[in-house]
Amino acid sequence: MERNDLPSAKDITFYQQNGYWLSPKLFDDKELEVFRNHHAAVVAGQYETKRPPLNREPDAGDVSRLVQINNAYWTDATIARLVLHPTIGKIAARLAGVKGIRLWHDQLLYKPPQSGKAGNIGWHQDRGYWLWLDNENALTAWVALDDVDEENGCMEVVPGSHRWGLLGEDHFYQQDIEQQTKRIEEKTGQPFKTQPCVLPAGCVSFHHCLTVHGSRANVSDRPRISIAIHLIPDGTRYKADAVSEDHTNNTLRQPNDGDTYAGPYFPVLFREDDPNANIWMSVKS
Ligand SMILES: O=C(O)CCC(=O)C(=O)O
Repeated sequence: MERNDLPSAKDITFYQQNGYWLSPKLFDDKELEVFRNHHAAVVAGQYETKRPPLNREPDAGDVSRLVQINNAYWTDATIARLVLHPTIGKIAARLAGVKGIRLWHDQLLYKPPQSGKAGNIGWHQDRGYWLWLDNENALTAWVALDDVDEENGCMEVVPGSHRWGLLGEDHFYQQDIEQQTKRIEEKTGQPFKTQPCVLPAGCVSFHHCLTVHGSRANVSDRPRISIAIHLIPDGTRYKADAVSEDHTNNTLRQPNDGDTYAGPYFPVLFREDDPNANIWMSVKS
């Protein structure tokens, strides 16, 4: 379904200055319930397509700590409809100031209730993992499938940190985020002030690939249910000489320096000059 909740010129300026933007509600409660049911099935290891994800941690069914499943959209047609949604692509294109958007990979996330430190996601910049991309315009759409707030460990961003350059602090699984905070303050000489991305269900936060972000424990009795959709501008190329942190994206390199990221691993969400470029919306759940 096409929607008109696109960022205004003011919203785009906000994204350019702060490195993030929070959308209005893009998905209604009925759709969200369907998405949550499919999210739960994937977490439980029930893959309706019979195709496993790119990787996952921990094993299927273990929800005792943060669950992270990469390319969950391979496993489930409904999750694919969400991940490849053209409205998300269109918003991302507007914010990034590009004409087309492709999927880099998705990351389905489940943070258990009362997670303790095991629910922390260390401060990091996505770009640190993605140095093979030949531009710094990649961004992430983070979809709240249920209400997300400080109690259940919402994502926090550091406004303006996309202008700090690469910090070399890429520790998704770092649980001691207080220690990290001190280190980053020393490195940047600036106070480390985060903005919690409090999102009602169905809203989406977008962040630039250099924006520092992470999240704290879930201290509530509700799980935090979401999916992060990592996106690249159409036409992004592979830079072979880059050395990135070890990450799932290591497996998504291209064979030769200068190759464009394209083809079925990097499907189009939106292309300004070709409304039919997104073939995934025909996928039925
Ligand atoms: O879910 C979080 O708290 C952080 C997610 C994240 O690192 C991302 O979407 O890039």
